[in-house]
Amino acid sequence: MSIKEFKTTAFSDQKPGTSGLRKRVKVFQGEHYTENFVQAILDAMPNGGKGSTLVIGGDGRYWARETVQTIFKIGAAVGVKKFIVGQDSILSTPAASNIIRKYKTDGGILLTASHNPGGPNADFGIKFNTSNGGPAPESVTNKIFEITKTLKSYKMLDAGTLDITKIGSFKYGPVDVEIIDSVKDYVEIMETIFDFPLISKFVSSTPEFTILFDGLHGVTGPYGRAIFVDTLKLSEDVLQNCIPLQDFGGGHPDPNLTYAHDLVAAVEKKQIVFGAASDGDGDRNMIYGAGAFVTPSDSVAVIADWADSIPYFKKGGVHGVARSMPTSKAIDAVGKAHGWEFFEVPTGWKFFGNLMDAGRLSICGEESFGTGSDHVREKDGVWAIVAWLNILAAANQGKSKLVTIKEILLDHYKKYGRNFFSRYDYEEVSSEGANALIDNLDKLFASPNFKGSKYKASSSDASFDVSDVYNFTYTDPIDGSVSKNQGHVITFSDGSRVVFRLSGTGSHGATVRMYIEKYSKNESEYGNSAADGLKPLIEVALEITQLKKFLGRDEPTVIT
Ligand code: VG1
Ligand code: CO
Repeated sequence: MSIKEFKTTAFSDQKPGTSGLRKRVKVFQGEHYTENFVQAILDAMPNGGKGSTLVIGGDGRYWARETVQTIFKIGAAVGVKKFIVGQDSILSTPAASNIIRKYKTDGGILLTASHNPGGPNADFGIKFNTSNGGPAPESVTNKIFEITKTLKSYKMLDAGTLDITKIGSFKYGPVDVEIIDSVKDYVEIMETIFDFPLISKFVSSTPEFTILFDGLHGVTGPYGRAIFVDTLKLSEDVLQNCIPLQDFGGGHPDPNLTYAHDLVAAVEKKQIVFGAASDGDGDRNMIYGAGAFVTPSDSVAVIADWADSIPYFKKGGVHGVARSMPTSKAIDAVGKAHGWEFFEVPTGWKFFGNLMDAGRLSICGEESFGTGSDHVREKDGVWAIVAWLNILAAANQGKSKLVTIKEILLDHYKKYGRNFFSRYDYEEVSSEGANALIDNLDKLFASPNFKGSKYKASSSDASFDVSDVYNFTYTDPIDGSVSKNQGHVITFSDGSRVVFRLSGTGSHGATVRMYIEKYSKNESEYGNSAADGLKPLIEVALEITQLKKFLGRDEPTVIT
């Protein structure tokens, strides 16, 4: 067994996005493409790859198993001491974060493109997480990118192919390899966080509280089974699409009302009281019961407000709450009422990590179906789903009539007001069009007359006065690092807000996201749909930006 050096050509397009490098599988299969990126990660690791212990996991999508072998070969050549690998390459993103932390490793390589479709003709992705269990900060991802632009060669030890389907301790050349159960450690940490005896008592004594969990054929199937069937002793019927498939059954494993249509259909047809889904790699969640869809921005606010019912927070307290910038301000109000420190960070989970490590952040979320806490350093779909079960179990204690998701939401709105929120995605538009839209926003923002101008909705009398405009910049309060250009924000005098940003997770073309938020304290509006509540504001936003003209699209691809 000898280490061989391979000459390579550098690539110019291996810049990690919002959450790792995501490209078409065909691109990763190109000569040297996967190898170069893996070599760059190992070279960019804060303390170097030599002598390190690394976790390898992912959502089990197509090209993951081949990539695990590539990591073994390059890692062995670099001098990695030990790999801890999820069986058959499977570890949900939050489960991998937990393993990195629990076994005090130097980081992990996650093989996932999250909610992007998988399979030979779809997407693959590679993401590096540091020793705190969180996505690498920009200082590290920038270093990875710099290395990929100039890499001249990579080294490999060819010790053949190691079977990763069997749990146990093995050797890859001189490197220790431990193949672990993908689910066990994760269930253990969940049991330390939630009140499982309470949840169990509630679900077993309340047959009218029907449950359906949809894994969208992503990684969470086995996790859902371990929690709902093995721990809570519910019947198999509560699981749907829970066998992980390398191409997610051809679906788009994103838990929203559009892509989780199987769940939506089943919930409506059977009037399921508690429906939930998670994405390809298990970090997103959707909570959807009959007649009640929980907007992710509301979800994190409700979880924070009910934190006391969750043993982890009851014992340890809540040390700060946060949201990503485009996420609705529902959680701001909860933080204020409880006297918690509050943070607004750019889109992407990596920005929460420093705050959590400093003990200043306990609960946070993103509008993109991401919710989580400082139990790990990734958003956590199954955690959010069990958090809602815990809250519902607590809310139903001593009640003779079933308290549903809808009632919890309405109570929340009565207490705090309602932040109507929606996101319009214009996927795979031309990069020229997207850039022209942003350039035009820059021009508008710079023009002296824009602030203070008034816009009227086309379908009603509603009008909006522009009160402020800015391109969001974030300064990390812990390490002082500055992230510029994080989204164009237009605020209006009634507190409404529209945000525009370009997606950093697409695998090709550009995706423009428009986020719309309107606050209401009018109780008669609380039952309205977000679409109705936001209609006038959306009309104004489209008019101001001339979005349809720039993007050549009349309608968004997805509305969430
Ligand atoms: C999107 C979401 C963002 C999320 C990111 C990763 O990023 O908007 O909130 O953190 O995906 O989620 P972007 O740059 O495309 O808007 V996941 O589940 O794909 O890891
Ligand atoms: Co994900």
